[in-house]
Amino acid sequence: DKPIHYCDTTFRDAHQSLLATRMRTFDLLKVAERYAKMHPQTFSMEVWGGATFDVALRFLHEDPWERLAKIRAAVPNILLQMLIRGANGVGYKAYPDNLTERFVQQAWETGVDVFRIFDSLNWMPGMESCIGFVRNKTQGLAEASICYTGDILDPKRPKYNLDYYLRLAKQIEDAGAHILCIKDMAGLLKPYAATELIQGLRSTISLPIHLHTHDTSSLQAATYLKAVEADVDVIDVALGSLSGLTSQPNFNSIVEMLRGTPRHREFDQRSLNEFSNYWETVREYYYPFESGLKAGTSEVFQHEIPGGQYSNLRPQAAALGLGDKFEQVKQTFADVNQLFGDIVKVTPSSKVVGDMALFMVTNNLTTQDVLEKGESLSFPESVQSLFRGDIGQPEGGWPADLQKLILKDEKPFTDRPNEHLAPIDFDKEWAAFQTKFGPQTKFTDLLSYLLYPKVFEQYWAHVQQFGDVSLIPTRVFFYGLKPGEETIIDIARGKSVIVKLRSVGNVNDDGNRTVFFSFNGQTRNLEVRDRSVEVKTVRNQKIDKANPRQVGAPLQGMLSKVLVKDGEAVKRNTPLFIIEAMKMETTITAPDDSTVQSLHLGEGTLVNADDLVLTLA
Ligand code: PYR
Repeated sequence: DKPIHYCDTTFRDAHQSLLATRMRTFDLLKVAERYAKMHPQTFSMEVWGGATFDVALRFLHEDPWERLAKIRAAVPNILLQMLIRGANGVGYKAYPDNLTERFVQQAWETGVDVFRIFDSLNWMPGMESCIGFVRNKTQGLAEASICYTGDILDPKRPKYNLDYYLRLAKQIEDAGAHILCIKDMAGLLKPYAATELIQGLRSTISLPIHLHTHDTSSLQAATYLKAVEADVDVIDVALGSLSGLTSQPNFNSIVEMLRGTPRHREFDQRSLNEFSNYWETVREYYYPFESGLKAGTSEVFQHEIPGGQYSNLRPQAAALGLGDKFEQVKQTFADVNQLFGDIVKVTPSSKVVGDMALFMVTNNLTTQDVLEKGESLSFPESVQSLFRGDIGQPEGGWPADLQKLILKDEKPFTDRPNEHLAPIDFDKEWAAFQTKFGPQTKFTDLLSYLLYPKVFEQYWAHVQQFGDVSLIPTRVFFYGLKPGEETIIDIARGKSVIVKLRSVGNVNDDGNRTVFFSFNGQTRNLEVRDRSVEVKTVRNQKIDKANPRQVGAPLQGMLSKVLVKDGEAVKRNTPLFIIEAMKMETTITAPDDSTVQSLHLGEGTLVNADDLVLTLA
């Protein structure tokens, strides 16, 4: 009957799941120190990892390492927690082991105390090495996860039954984890299943148990009640106004749920509500990233889309021109899961299921069509990679027939994908990196670059041009200033600048405008590219569907690579070109032995579905 512990996810999973991970360091730092002073009894704050690393660099042009260091400085007294995707680090693919090892070590040195480790297929070999890195290279805690899918109380889903989870938990304990996490990434763990699972775990392992869920169905407060009754140690919650729906259950309300019981832990409700009010105000700036979900939905028990993916999948579908087909995308997500043999779906495996669903909806394919026409389909790159074994092995293996259709003549592997990757030579990489990006770069920049080379390059170019934009207030960062408006930017402790927009000139031939502003009272001007005039409408020639010699783009995106030349002879399944859309690459292969007669579009062209890319002879 010990008081329950709380892990506050507001700084990571809450906004990853509600606002497409867009929360800026600026808004986190405004309250971090005060929260830590007011609520030191919080077990941990989840502040880093998962998608935040990629999104900080890619969309916010921020250094994720700086974010972590600043939060650490503001929060010296509460455990800081991160989410790491085992062998996939904070990325979507396997990385060399020594890169993940250095990453873990650096994360610890910069401020992480608790490493929540999971594998997206619940494959032990994907987690074991990472548990070892935390144990050997840090003095932090290795919290390893069983990712919960299906329903242990539903006899129609026997694959993921209680025995399955207990077996996995035992393996996690044996691998040396300090804490066990039940990672219910889609919010599928129902109240009575929580009782069974936690009681079962209590009699199987002796690790502390930390329960994570998402409130997509709106049932999860009941799950927490049952979990607390079954003696769970820690639960994940998010501050009121960033809780609920695809985020975690409401911190403020869960505290009240247990008040007056032996498991209550005291938190000042008035203070929690003040923090909730703060986040409610901040959330207004992020409305373009809201998922659109307005109420809890039991649909999640059918589609099983993780909370962290839900708010990303809608814009991803919209970007592919499927904005009005989101219902179909969700249904197809469930169909793809069955097609793939009922797998655990969490980043990156969930992204592959999402990619496949988007591919099928774009091309009007049912699972039956996939099985019948699979020979001639160009599956998305991520789907090929999954079936090749690049991110590990699912319980019970891959469906063999489908694997053959997807991989064609390629042989999959069944051992750790990391074994196939050469270790990083850090001395060599560091020297090359400094030559390329300059001596002012830090070792953490090299780690970012090794994890996300293209994203880092773009981030770095942005920093060279604009400096540290993480210091700009969020309203100004997203929406800019109106002429006559001014803003204060704190560039260092006790050092601020006042920027006032005076006027904006006309667009010149390069698509630039001259912007006149004052900087601490002094008039300045800058040439700035107006991205709104850059957008060109795409109108390429369409394929003639009756002519099998014409090869087109299977979906909307960018023609990122052309892999063949005019006149080149190709064999059946030779890769012809790659279409990149959002974070998904699709390789289009030759339908038969033939010759490239003409290329119609060049690399970098924006394409719509069925735009003619090349003709074969
Ligand atoms: C992530 O890997 O980002 C999750 O939230 C599961």
